[in-house]
Amino acid sequence: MDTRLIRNFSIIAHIDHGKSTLADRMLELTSTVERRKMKAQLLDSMELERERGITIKMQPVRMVYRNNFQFPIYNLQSSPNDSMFNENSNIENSDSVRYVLNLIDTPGHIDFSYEVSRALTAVEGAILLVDATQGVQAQTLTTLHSAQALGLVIIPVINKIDLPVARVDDVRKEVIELLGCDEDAILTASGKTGEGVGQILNTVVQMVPAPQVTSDGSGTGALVFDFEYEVHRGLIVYVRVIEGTIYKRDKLRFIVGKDQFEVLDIGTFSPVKTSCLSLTAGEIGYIVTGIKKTGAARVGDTITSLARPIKPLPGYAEPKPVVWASIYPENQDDFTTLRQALERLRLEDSALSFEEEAAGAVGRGFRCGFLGMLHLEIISERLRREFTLELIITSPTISYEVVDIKGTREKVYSAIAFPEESQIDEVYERWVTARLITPPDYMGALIQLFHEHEVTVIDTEVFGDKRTALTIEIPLRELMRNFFDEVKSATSGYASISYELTDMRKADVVRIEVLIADEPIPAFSRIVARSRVQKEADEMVEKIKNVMPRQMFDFKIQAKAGGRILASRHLSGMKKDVTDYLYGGDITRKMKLREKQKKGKKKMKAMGVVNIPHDVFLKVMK
Ligand SMILES: Nc1nc2c(ncn2[C@@H]2O[C@H](COP(=O)(O)OP(=O)(O)O)[C@@H](O)[C@H]2O)c(=O)[nH]1
Ligand SMILES: [Mg+2]
Repeated sequence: MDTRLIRNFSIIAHIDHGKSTLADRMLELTSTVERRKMKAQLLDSMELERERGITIKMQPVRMVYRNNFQFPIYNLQSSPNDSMFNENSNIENSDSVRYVLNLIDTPGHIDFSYEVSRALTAVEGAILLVDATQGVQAQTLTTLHSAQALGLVIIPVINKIDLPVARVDDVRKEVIELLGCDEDAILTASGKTGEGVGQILNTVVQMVPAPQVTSDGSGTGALVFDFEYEVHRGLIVYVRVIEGTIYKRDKLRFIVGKDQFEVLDIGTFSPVKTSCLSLTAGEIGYIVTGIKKTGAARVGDTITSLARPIKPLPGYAEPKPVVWASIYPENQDDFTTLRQALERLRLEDSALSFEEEAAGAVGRGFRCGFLGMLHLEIISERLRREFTLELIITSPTISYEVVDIKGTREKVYSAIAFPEESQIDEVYERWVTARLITPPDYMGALIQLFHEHEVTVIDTEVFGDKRTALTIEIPLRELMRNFFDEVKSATSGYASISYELTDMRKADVVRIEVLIADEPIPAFSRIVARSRVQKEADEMVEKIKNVMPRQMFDFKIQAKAGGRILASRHLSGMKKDVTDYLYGGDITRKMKLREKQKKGKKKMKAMGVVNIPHDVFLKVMK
């Protein structure tokens, strides 16, 4: 494959701005997918992706595009590929050139920005897609910044111009403000009708640089940007070849992972895996390794040939989990299945982390780290569906750093492990810097919300003609307390948010512990702001009382924090007349029976055998 004819690019945008739909039109235009096999958002192949209409995993696809070199709009002057064509008259003079376009479709939701950042390291250019009805949104900025940091060529495209409510001119102004580009450099398109899509591909061919092959060609190696696992063929890595050519049967190894393997199969995505003879520097494809054990591959690792080694590539930063939750099987017999299921999912999702944990009444389970609430939701949904597991999931918490009175600093990931108040000297928590874009009319409602969530406004900018961009600081704890949803409803859905984790700061938080019949129930523990502790305690006790079935005896549901009971509700025992079956007769017999019943209840109460059905856990955790 002639490297000069390769273009690697990605589509980035805020969620729902039309990335996957635009990819569909590209697949059609390049005849990559037959018409009869075409369906909407074809690259979203996971069942959950299709059902929810969102992209969760990045998806590479290779397209062959015949370029006719007619650029009606574009200003040729600034094309980075000009010089290359001048050097080679063969390419320049042919009427129609076959280009290979490797596209990586990416997810738009903030929880999956790790997928996006990895996709971007495998390409030279990015189409920045902006919905003509929505304009630039918070996640547009975040993904743009990562693309710019990697030095990618950005091609701005205003999408959905078929819609009657499209505000193309306004949005064009926003994009110019954002990129400082010429008006002419902004393309317009509709992923629905296909208008402008050919122009986008022409521009990709012209503007996105062909992959640079920097070395002297003495080595062979590739960057692992993703991987998956097949039962029969084992580990399959998704690679961008950096140097040399990889052939079937080559002997390769992972530099960090250390494992060696022979290339069992090699190929490209069309978008289904299609074998080919080799992959050359600059190409994107897959390699079947045959490795069956787990943990051999990690994203960002370098694969290199044994005979012609290359130096390790820079790789990726480890993803940082944002929220933690414990997952327990409803039935303890499913514990092993749950472990296997999590291991299986981690093979496809390098951002998932988990560790075994035991929590009294609910038994053994796993404390899992997630990139956000949607990530948590997707993983638990996949566990339920793909492995038919019934689960109990504790309410998600962030991690804290606790310095105890002896001066030991420790990371605490679950409310269960949070030390007693008397043992704590200081607690630190993660803060985030968030960007929020909103029409200015909603500022009043937002300020109120900011107050409730401990938000500090750092910066306010007027954005485009009609909107305001705010930079705020907020504790991660407060962000996770439904902040997104509240912002959405306060602004009738018009505001968008993106965020990044920043520093650790001192926190004033306490643990609420729930006691049922004087017995602490660890799974109900939570860490909350001290200022909210009474409110949370009341709500928690009320909620449990409403779903808790009565027992044979009286007992209390209490919430305790800092050694004090803050809320308490009484649930009276069921009164069953044990003497019912006695017809008339001797009063002393009745009294004897009642006495016996009293003793039994006392004994049950003494043993603390309150039966907490699993659906109580489910309802309370929700
Ligand atoms: N009218 C119109 N709707 C579009 C267009 N592109 C995408 N959509 C719709 O917008 C929604 C989100 O599209 P999708 O491609 O999944 O967005 P993604 O999240 O960026 O991948 C879907 O309902 C699409 O049908 C377009 O150009 N015009
Ligand atoms: Mg998508």
